[in-house]
Amino acid sequence: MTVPQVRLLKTAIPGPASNALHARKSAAVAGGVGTTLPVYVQRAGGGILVDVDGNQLIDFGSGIAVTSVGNSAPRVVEAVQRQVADFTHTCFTVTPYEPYVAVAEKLNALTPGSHEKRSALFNSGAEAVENAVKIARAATGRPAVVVFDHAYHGRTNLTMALTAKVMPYKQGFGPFANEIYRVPMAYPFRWPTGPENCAAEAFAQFVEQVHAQVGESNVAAVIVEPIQGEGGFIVPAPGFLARVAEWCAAHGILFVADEIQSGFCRTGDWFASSFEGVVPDLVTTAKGIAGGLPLAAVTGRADLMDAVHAGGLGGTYGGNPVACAAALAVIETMEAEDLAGAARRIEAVMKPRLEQLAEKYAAIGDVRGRGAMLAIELVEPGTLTPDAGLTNALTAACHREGLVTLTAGTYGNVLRFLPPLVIGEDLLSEGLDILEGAFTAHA
Ligand code: PLZ
Repeated sequence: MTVPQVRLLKTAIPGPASNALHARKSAAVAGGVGTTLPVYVQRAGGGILVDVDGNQLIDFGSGIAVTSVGNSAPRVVEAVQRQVADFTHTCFTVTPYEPYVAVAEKLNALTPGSHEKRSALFNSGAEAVENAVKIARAATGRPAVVVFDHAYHGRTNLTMALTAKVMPYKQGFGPFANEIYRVPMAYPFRWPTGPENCAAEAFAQFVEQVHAQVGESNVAAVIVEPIQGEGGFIVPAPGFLARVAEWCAAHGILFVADEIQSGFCRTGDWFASSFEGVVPDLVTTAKGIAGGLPLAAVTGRADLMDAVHAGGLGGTYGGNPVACAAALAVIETMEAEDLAGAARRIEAVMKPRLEQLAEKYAAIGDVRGRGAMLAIELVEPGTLTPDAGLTNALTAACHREGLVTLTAGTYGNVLRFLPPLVIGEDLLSEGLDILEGAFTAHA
């Protein structure tokens, strides 16, 4: 990789060139398009982002779990350059091409379960989730969709309805799509009777609410993130997902795993569902699938996927050849470099450090996550009261020191860490040192 793997601060963060660009942004770009950290990137590779002032920042965000293979990963660059010179577009539903088929074959092989599968490709995560709902409704002939508290599934009209959090995602954007029903998530840290009761009680509530308020025979699908992403890296209590999946199967309801954030080696296996022994009927993927090129997919049981009439699924750009070439290079990289193993190694380095911090700072109520999808939840010491103020102060302190971190959570009180899976151990440790320094200064 051509970007030196060292942190380097030449100016304040953000520096003058970033500030000048940000003024242009504010004058030209719609205000609704927010900015987490107004540092304008010029180059990136491995675990480093280089900004327009020449600063080199450590990347603990991966563009929200996208550049798992690293930014401009060598195989991706080569594959994209080759494809872009051959042809850029035909529209797969007009005159098809091999890379789309090859991505579908790979997805069918890599997603959980050895049953016969089919895939359909799209542009964004939200579009994949929308299409999973279309497929589930067409295959079951049922209207209702069940989702969970803290869920995030996208920003389109249907996926806003599936998403739980009102601000900023839904405020002012209704009316929303109907036939969406929300049930409690098995959230161990916040479960009223304690984490040990969480799986069983949350499952009982799920069954009761779906039965009483929706009716099993009306439900096409239950959609769940195996580890919730924007909602705060909530790992459902062990056993909960398997019970839900089993119950769905018994009632002809499709279990849809939204692996858009948790998938593609992020959690230490190809898909997070595997840790719970769950084989979903449909899986949605995006983000890490193509190293930053826009690509998403629905993969699932052949009988369900083929239930939709020809022409019922598609789009001008879905499965664009350049994005498909990138995805094939990503998958090759993940296999060749064992990036699932890399995610497990990141967990082995980061989690003990975060746990040590939690021993020292009572504001850390919970340390959780899997692989390179880790988070800490910040509360007022000894309570469950969310501390979004501290979360923002810590984030700002990390940003000033050249560490890109992200927040999450329904209450805005979760610091989440999503380093590229190829990040070096020295950068990982340095990032954790910066986080620790932020705690020393602010907690
Ligand atoms: N499902 C589980 O995490 C995207 C959203 C960032 P798109 N998460 C990042 C933002 O503020 O918009 C996501 C996800 C899960 C679906 C999506 C939607 O994926 O590619 O952003 O549409």
